Amino acid sequence: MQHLGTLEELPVSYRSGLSERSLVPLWPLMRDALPYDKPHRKTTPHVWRWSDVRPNLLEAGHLAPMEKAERRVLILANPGLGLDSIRATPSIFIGMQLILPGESAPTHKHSPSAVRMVIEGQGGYTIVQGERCPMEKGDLILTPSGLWHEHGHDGHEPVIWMDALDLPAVAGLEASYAVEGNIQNVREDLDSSQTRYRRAGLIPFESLSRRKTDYPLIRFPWSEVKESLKAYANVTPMDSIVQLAYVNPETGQECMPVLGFSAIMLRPGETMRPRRRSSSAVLHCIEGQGEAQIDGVTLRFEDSDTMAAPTHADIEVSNRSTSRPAFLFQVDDAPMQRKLGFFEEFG
Ligand code: GTQ
Repeated sequence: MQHLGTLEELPVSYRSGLSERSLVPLWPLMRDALPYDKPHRKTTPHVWRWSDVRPNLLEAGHLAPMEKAERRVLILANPGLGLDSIRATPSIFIGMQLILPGESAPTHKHSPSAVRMVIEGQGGYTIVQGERCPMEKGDLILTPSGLWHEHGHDGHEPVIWMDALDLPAVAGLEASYAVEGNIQNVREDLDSSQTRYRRAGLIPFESLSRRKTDYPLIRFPWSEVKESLKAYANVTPMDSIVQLAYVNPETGQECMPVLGFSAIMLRPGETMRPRRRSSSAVLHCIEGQGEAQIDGVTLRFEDSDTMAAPTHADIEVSNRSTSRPAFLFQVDDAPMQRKLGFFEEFG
């Protein structure tokens, strides 16, 4: 391995002359910028337990009225990246959002894209560009970049969901901003998962001859995803991973541009060993319990716990129950890495 010169080897006067002109020599920084074989990763394998998150979020319900919060969210901040950096992984923002009966979160749109994964409570809804999406546990609802969205609650108990945003990626490009909007006119129709895109493999005929819409399907009901996972599990050998990707039904491609979303079923006693990937990921347990090994760190998880995995991590996840399946929701930044041309799978 080549031995590179250090900053200290350079004359002080030369260094200060460079600094004054906003110039920096690369060679002392070369290995930091381009480490050999694997990137330097500050992100640590981590689990946020629902038993810690939930009471603190409910307390925020008392401490932060909606008028003062706009969005009542506790952010899952990866300790390796630092609490100030408000990132679960380098590209993924995760927030846990609480809305109480009768409350609403005002209309806005922003350059980052968001999704919601519903954790608990009945009666919540999100309106996306006039489309009213009911929120049932496990439902995935997209609020892509630039689309108006607001949240509301017609039920009787607290409603909590997980937000996943590509905010760190967009903010890293100094391109993150929001616009306030008015209350939306809501269309009477049911959301598209119950009408135009009711079943995988069937799309409105006329969509074959028009330009593909970016976001034809906004809501993916958990009842359908869970049934699909179980049916897929019936024909999948025990050593293969039962994993379904959430895609755009018109293009078959990932449903959002930066972050990718998928659902995993681990059968009782099953262990999954995905190939090592260049992408980072967040794994949220929709239901079940188990143990993950992420870069050698053991993380136990149960219902509604959420884990972070760094880029290039070795990952193993086991369902420790002998009777109950475990269902995981995965967020990763593979779509962005693919578009940027450096996504890799190893081994
Ligand atoms: O619900 O629109 O967790 O704008 C962070 C920013 C949620 C939202 C977050 C947001 C939202």
